[in-house]
Amino acid sequence: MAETTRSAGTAAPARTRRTRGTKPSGPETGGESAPAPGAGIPADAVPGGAAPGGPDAETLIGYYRQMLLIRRFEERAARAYTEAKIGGYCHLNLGEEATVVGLMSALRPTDYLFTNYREHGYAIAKGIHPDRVMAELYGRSTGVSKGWGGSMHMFDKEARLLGGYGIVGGQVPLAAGAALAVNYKGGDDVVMCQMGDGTTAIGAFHESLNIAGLWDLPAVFVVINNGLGMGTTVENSSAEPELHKRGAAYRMESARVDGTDVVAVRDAAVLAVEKARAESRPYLLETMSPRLKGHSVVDPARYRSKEEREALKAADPLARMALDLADQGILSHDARDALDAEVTAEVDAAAAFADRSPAPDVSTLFDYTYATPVPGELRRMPADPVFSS
Ligand SMILES: Cc1ncc(C[n+]2csc(CCOP(=O)(O)OP(=O)(O)O)c2C)c(N)n1
Ligand SMILES: [Mg+2]
Repeated sequence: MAETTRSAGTAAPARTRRTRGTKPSGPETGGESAPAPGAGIPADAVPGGAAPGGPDAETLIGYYRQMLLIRRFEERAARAYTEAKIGGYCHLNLGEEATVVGLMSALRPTDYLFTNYREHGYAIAKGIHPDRVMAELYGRSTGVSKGWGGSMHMFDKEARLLGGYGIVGGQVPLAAGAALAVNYKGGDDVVMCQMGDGTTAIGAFHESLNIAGLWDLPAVFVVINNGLGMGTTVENSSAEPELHKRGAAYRMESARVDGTDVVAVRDAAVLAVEKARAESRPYLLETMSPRLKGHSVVDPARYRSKEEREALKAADPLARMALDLADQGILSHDARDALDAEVTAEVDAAAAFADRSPAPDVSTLFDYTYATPVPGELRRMPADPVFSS
């Protein structure tokens, strides 16, 4: 189990919560009804709101199964891409599985999640059925975003996955806004915002963390440090490569954790989430999570040396957990193979579901752009002239 490292001197004084749990005094906000706990979450999803401490064997096997599902799903997505069943950009969570599952296990079903474009695994672990995630990759109407979002733009109100963003850093101010909305409406939900290491050099990252620190927002900002923004290393792009230390500038508690250890990630995330939930204080968590393959499915990652590629094999979180579980007598080789066959069948079923699902009707192209009608909205079909005379 990995140690978390607290950045020295970053602890903010505990503040009294101003708005949480109280009725807003402003105009009536309408209020989206919260899904029932567990709604939309498959029976085998990781449990939400787990407390720190040694998880039992069943919980560990549950985590492993989720990680394996994400691994097989992503491998299948890569294959489907080469078969031209998936178009556009496609970024995978290969190597990030322990991070994804550890983070999601710390959330309640009613907590909100924002991610960057590397989100398939998060969508699954947040409780969206793999069929719907695969169908979105295939651009089918049964997909998470009805086929209009694709790999980078999944959005599901029931699961409280508020995207899926292709613009680096685009999700960070929106997450701060969602956390402000949570406080304004009252309640104790938390907003988690996932992003990559490269995102911490974007202006919106700093603006959002500043506001979150200033206004006591219940947001957990999670930086997935995979060492690279496309092909550029953290050392070559960040004056302070220990990214969690950036929390100090905003009086925000922060920590770094081994992203290949699902339990360590879960424990670190539980602490961060509880800080946000109980005290309405934001938190910055950095996970050290390898990216096993290229930036996207079309990147052969030739900028990596042979030594680096060898070292990556040892960092594989799934292989590591399989060994640990075998050593502890929790999951035998045979049981692991059976689990693998089960999960592979689930992924095959997801691909078959996507394959037989229809493409969205072109007439629905503009239907999901805005939540409310926008006067003068330009509705132009591809190849239509921009201005009509
Ligand atoms: C504002 C903006 N600038 C540049 C890009 C092109 N781009 C796509 S991904 C990426 C790297 C981001 O790296 P990181 O935040 O570490 O995320 P990772 O891909 O490693 O998960 C860049 C520069 C973009 N999508 N948006
Ligand atoms: Mg990165």
